[in-house]
Amino acid sequence: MVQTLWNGAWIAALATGAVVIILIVWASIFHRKRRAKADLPPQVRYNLPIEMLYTLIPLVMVSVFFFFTARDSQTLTRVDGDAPVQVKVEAFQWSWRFTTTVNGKELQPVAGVPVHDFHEGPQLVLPTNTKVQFNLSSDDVIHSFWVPEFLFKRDVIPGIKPDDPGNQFQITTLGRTGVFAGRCAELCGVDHSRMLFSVKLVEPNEWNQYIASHQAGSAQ
Ligand SMILES: [Cu+2]
Repeated sequence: MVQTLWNGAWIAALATGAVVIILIVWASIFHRKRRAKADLPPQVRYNLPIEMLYTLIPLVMVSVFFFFTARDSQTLTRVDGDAPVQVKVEAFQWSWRFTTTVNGKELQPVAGVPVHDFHEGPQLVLPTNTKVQFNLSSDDVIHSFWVPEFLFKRDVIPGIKPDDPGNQFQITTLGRTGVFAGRCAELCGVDHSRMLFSVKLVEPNEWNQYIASHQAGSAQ
């Protein structure tokens, strides 16, 4: 859906750009100053139809963009109670702590260390093609939770509780397995650029094994 919105916006922008360039080229070719006529061309002012046209067209364009953006963001940011997997995301300077809850059972948290060298950071394991709810919270400053491949990003604002609707979002994970890079997308201090993490998407079998071996309280 994000991809469709993005592509649609690009097509509309390219079409607008093409019309503008054609009009510029047309005007500069057909309205060049001709050698034979040295006088000023007729000076037209207050042409009401033209003024209405170039007021209305941008209004229509902005309204169309607004309509599709508002409609899609309604759907994309909707949080309903039926996500089987919940992840509590705690952001701090400068790493992440992920606590996954599956069917009401909490798994052992996965956390990075506050000050670290350039390594990949903590890895969150999730099943493929599953609705996952993320509940974000920050221990200190504003961070931003971003997995570029998921086409979704949400700021992590301190002072907002993880169960606040403003700090929650749901996505359906991708249908393919793999390890996807994640990062903090809000400049949050000196080690912001090292605030990396990854999300590993696994098949149902591997996911069940993961759940079994990472129950909170079980020996590792
Ligand atoms: Cu950060």
